[in-house]
Amino acid sequence: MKDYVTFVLIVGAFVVGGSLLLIFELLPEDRADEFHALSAGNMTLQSEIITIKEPTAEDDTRTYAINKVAAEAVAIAQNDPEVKEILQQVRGNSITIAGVQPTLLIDSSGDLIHSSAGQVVITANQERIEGKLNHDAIRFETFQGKRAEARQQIWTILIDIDRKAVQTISKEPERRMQSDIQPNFVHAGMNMFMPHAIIVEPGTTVRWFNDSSIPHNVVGTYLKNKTSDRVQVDSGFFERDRSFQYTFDDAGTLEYRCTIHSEEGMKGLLVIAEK
Ligand SMILES: [Cu+2]
Repeated sequence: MKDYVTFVLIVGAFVVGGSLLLIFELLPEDRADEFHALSAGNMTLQSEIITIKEPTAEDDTRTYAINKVAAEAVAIAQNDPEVKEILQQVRGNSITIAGVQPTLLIDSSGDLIHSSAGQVVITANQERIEGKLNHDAIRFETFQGKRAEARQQIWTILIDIDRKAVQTISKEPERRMQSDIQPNFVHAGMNMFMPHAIIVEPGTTVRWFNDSSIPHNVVGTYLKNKTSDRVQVDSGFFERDRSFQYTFDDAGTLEYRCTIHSEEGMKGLLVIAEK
């Protein structure tokens, strides 16, 4: 029975994926010029994103969904006692709750079993410096050489929207990254930036280094304080052992993320300020 459900879910995902490509005219033949295997689907989904909750100082939780059906799945998940317990457990972490992929349940003859199912991914990220939980933006002068660690826990929740119930909850093995803090250097690991928030002086070149086996990118808007200029920063994808660097001449901020790992809260903050 389990295998069968997995099978129909996979088939369903293809059906939805294929329909999305058709609806948004993103089929490779339509978009041959600009088609990019890693980003085309991603860009489509982002255009519809519904933000349910933005992080605050008291509760660093970002909740979003890729469409209305996914938003309903998120609401159902948040009402589930087991999900509530998970959220309780990871309180104080940087949490991302993402309604990512509505799927259809169909049987082998193509008949619909359920018209709507949803998938919600909960990711809890935490950063520790010398063993202590860190939420703040750090200056490299103060923290150079100190031991940083990032941890990531991920739960995937499947939801039956018709029955308004959670079907399964599965947890991935915890991910950990460890490294000594080096000046103006950010690790892009799987799937986190570490240190996640930094402060540098104007004129600093910051380097993001990919030390994981999958590609990442750095995408965000560099907002300059004085001129209110908004400069788009987009590294493109960089592979393992590659890096991206950028020089920040003016005081301001850059809030950025990795676009293919947004649902796992792969994001960072850079503040450019005089001492
Ligand atoms: Cu990434």
